[in-house]
Amino acid sequence: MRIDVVSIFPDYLKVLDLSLIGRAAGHGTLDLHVHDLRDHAHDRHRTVDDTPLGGGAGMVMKPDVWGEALDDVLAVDAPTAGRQVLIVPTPSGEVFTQRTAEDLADADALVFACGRYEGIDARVPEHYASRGIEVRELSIGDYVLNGGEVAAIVMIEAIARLLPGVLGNPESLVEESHGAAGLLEYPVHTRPTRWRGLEVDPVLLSGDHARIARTRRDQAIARTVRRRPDMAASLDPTRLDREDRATLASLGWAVPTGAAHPVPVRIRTATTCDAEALADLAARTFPDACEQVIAPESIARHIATNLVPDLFRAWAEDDRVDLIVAELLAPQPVQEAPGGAEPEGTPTGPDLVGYAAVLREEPDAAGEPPTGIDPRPACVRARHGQVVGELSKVYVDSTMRGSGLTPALMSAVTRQATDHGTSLLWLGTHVTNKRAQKAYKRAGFRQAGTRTYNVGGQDAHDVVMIRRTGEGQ
Ligand code: 6GU
Repeated sequence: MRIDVVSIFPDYLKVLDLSLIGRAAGHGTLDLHVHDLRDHAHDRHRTVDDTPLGGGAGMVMKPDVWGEALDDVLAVDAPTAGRQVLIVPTPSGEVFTQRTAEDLADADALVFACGRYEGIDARVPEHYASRGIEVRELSIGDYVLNGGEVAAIVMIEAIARLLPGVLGNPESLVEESHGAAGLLEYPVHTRPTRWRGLEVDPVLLSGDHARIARTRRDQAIARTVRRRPDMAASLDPTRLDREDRATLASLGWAVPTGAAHPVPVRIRTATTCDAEALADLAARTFPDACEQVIAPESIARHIATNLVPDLFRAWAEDDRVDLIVAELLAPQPVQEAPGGAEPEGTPTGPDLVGYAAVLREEPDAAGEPPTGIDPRPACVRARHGQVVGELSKVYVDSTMRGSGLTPALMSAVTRQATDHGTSLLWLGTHVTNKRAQKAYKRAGFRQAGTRTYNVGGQDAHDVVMIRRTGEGQ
């Protein structure tokens, strides 16, 4: 690649000779030429600037001087040179990104026109564009430098390292920040494994490449979410696997079914203010769990009598209940009513898309389960001495299937239940609901027995699954 730089400070560009870019120039991968703009200023003072027409602060670089300089290096009317791009570094340009670098690395020749002062007369880029030259006015970020030289050096380094043969190890390009994954790079470590009291994650020393890759990917996701929420918001869901989604959801970004990008969610402990929204959500999600086998009337009766705001209000107030909700923070805008009026009956309050609850029961002094109405199936009741919690259970709105919210809610509620002393979790889920059983298995549950459960007057057959806390994830 040939690179020409025109500047009133050609010495500025000497730093390029020091770096790997200089070595590339040595091999002939890069053919770098720096030109002094003043060679094209012909008055006694070699003047390159003048006051702005229309008034204003500062000075503007003269188009005649620039025209003569650029005519010398640009292949105007000579389309034989391959792809040549005229780059004008300016804080008012389009932002130069890794994508821009990748695009420009593809060119055969780049010409950088480095302006100083208030910039170059705007007719200069306009003129060359009208003569068929590809012109890019580019900024390296949202701040102002005194001239385009440093920006040109930045762009040249970013472009040149993408050229074949410039980097010693082309593997370095695969996983770096701003790569195709849309994630920042994970934190890196080297020996010593313990330094000033700081240990590296033992996974890195395990030799288990799949686990290392998973840990690094989770760290890349976590870093991106914390440092660059703008990048998290524009992640491409087609590049996110199940575990990526679970990690993202636990960090506050869920991918709704079919959505183009993740949306912000908050996973938090429920309060009594969530009761109405929780009852709505429960009514929406409960039928998914058993609609193939239970009569719709029974389901409706169960919802109307059990899954009511009062239940969730009682749960939110009961310290034996760990109740976690997932709240959508950027609700889709409600379809505006005709005439621009506020649509009537719009539900206010939190936009809940998932919940999980653990109902904890303490054993009595003898380690026996509490007496009275004991809803626990026999296979669970037999486990003496455990603080048993019923996971009752993880429900996610159908628009959030595969969003990562289910595992995120599961780990949030499990963590809280464990903190509150629960040592054994159990749940019942309908025998036909294989999707749920698979999800619970992934979360470390295994089948322990069956039970019969009454749904609105009709018997339902459930699989009972258990998991000791502190196991698995
Ligand atoms: Cl390309 N030039 C100048 N002068 N300032 C900048 C810039 C360029 N990019 C960000 N700030």
